[in-house]
Amino acid sequence: MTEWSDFQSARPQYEADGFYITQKPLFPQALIADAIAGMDAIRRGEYDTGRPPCPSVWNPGDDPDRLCKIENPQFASRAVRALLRYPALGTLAAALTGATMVQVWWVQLLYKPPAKDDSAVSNIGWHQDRQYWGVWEEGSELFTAWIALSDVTEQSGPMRFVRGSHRWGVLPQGDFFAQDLDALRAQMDVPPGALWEEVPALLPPGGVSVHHCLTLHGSGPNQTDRPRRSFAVHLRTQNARPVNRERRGLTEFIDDPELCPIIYGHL
Ligand SMILES: O=C(O)CCC(=O)C(=O)O
Repeated sequence: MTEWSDFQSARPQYEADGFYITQKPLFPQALIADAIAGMDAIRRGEYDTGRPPCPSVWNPGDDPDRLCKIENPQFASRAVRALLRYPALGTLAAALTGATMVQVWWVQLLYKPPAKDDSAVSNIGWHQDRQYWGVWEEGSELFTAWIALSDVTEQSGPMRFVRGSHRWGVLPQGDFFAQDLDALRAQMDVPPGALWEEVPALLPPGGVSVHHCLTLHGSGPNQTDRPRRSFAVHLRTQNARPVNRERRGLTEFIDDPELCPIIYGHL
C-alpha cells in the first residue's frame, strides 16, 4: 500500500519545477497488463462497458501510423476505470498538491506509434494544457497525471517538460498539434531572462508523471519499434470551479462518479 508519506517530500519539487516524475512504478504490473488489453480493445472499437469513448480525432480503422488520441477511454473500458481508481494515484495527486479532494474530470488515451520516416505525424507540439481548458474558472487548480503503460525512454518520444514554465503565464503560441517543435519554440514568448530547460519524463511501465496545467510540454517522434502507450488523466482539486453551472464541453461529465471518479477525499 502506498502511503501519503512516500510522496510528501515530492511536493516542494512539484511546486518548484511544475512537474514530478516517479522513480518507481506506481501501479502493479497486472493492472498495467489489463489496461494495455483495454487500450487495444478500444483501438479496435470494442467497448466492454457498452459505451463508446467521446468523439475523437482518431477512430478505429484510422491511419495506424498517426498519433492515436482517444477522448475519455474510461467510458469504454472497465480496465481503464480500474486503473484510474487505483488508490496510489489519488494519494500521489493529493500529496503533490496538498488537496483534500481530487477528481478525474477527463482522460485521453495516447498511443504514439513507431515513426516509420520523417513524415510521421505523431509529435505533440509545445503547449500548456490550460490554454485548452477555458471551461474552468481562472485560478482553478488543474493538473495531469500521465500514466505510462510502456517503457518510456529517450528514444520513444517521451513527454518533455520545460522546468519552471508554470510560472510564465499562458503563452498563446502553444499548439498540441504542431509537428515542428523547434519552429514552435522559436515563436514562443518566453519571459525575458527565463531559462528554457527541457526535462524528459522517462518512465517504466506503471510509472507516472504529474504536471501543472501551465507547465509547457511536448514530445517528439517514437524512434523505437514499439508503440509508446499512456493515459493522460486530467485532474482537479476542491479549488476548481466550472465556468458554467450547466455542464458544457469538457466539464460535461463531472457529476457522474462512474466516468469522473473522485480518487481522493470527497466533495
Ligand atoms: O503524450 C504526450 O507526449 C503529451 C501529452 C499531453 O500533452 C498531456 O498529457 O497533457
